[in-house]
Amino acid sequence: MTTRNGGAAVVETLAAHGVDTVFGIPGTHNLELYRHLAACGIRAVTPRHEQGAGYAAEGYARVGGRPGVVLTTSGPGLTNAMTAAATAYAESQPMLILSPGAPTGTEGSDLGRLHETKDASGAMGRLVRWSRRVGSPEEAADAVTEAFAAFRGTRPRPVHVEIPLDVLERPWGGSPWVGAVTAAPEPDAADVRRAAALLGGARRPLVIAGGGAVDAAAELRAFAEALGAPVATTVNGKGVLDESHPLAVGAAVRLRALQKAAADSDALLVVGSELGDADLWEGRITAETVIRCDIEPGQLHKNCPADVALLGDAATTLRALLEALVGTHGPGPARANELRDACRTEASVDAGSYEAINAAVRAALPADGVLAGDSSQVTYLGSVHFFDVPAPRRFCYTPGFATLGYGLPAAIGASLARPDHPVAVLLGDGAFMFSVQELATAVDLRLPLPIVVVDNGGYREIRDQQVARSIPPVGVDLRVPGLAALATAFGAHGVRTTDPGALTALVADALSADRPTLVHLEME
Ligand SMILES: Cc1ncc(C[n+]2csc(CCOP(=O)(O)OP(=O)(O)O)c2C)c(N)n1
Ligand SMILES: [Mg+2]
Repeated sequence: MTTRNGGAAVVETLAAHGVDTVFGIPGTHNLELYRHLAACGIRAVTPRHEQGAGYAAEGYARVGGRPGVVLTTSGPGLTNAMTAAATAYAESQPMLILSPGAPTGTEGSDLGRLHETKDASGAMGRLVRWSRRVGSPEEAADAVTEAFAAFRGTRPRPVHVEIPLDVLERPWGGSPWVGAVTAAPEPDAADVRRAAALLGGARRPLVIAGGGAVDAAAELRAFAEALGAPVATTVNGKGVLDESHPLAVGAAVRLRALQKAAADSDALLVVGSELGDADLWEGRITAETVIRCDIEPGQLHKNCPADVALLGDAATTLRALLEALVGTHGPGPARANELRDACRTEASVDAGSYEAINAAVRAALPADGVLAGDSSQVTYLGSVHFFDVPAPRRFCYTPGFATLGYGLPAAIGASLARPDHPVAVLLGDGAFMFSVQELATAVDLRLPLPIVVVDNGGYREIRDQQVARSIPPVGVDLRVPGLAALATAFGAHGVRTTDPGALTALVADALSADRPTLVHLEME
């Protein structure tokens, strides 16, 4: 007979918040969490490394819009998940990491216990929004509820809850509760009127949308159309405006052509972006008049001071701006077209053959498909600019933390979050080798996942940087194993090609297979 205990307090509370999937690896110390999953209707997905569990949870959150939940054991299980937690922090994704902890009274005692960690919650607390070691089953359930409340009403970021072993085992007779959602701030009405007047009066307005705008796509589109303004996005905002829309410029903020257009604009609206250097590639965003909207006060003047700062949720603020807008003078699609061409021309120079590779994969993937990339040239020089998406939450990549090994596990999470959207992976050989073991997870789940690995013989980006600094290449020319054979050994399909033009047919076949397909694209 199963008794309800601290583990049940946590798992029943997860279920009460609609969680039906968790990513993690079972261990000696988290058994009392795993015990309750099936009874609560929660599926346990087992990636082959906790880092992969974290990236899968990130992809699940990014594409599905629901928080990703990671279940680790104590000690190495948790420390293995730290890079993914830090990734979710940098990329503003909602993630709940749950781990067991040393029994009450033994924390920090250096007794030589299994998986003993000097200060697990303290370490996590340095990386995520908050990390809490709880003292009772009730407190554990409260912490989970608090995490979910914050995911919705504030900038989404990861949190960690540590449940001591004795608390997991302690009897619990409570019932899960969902609690209230933290209410998002409402923008100040006078500031909204001022912003609307500045934007409406502008002759050369421009809009930049970031990851904070992904749930405001309809509002952004309506506002941009009323304003007649071109819309560019950051990478995390990619697709907020359908990239084939006449006003869409694409995920172009790193390009000098876009940065110049901002500098030439007379009113710039930035929605939900910190305009971080990782997005701007040492460039800058400036404009005569800057209006910024963000849910977090600390973001409103970051990297580019605002003349009008609107503290609020993106959708609510854009609706209010649209209502207050009168007599616009925006240049409309003609200017957007011109800008898009300038951006594509600039991006083409660095992209080289990555442009054609992306076009070939794009041609095989249905419009509503999701692409997962990695910190590889084919992604940030290629897919960001040459893989158009019609909506937000269709592109997995971590431009801020730039985490190698993310793409494959993120695609697994994305596939589980939205089984109705076909998913493909397109990444470099270096990136793939960081998470090669997650091929086993994709095979377990029988995902019809095309995984296109662009093999340029190792860490090409770092090699290029060494050459640019006259450093003789060191540690960057790497032997890549025969990936097609390796895929077959994992139980996936594997094919090798040297022809980017062959990718369309290969990816199309892979999408209708009964298992993942690895396509090893060997470049000259
Ligand atoms: C975890 C991690 N370690 C190291 C780096 C530094 N780094 C950035 S790009 C890169 C090379 C990646 O190789 P690959 O995926 O094959 O892409 P390529 O540059 O060859 O196109 C490295 C090592 C990183 N971003 N992340
Ligand atoms: Mg490479």
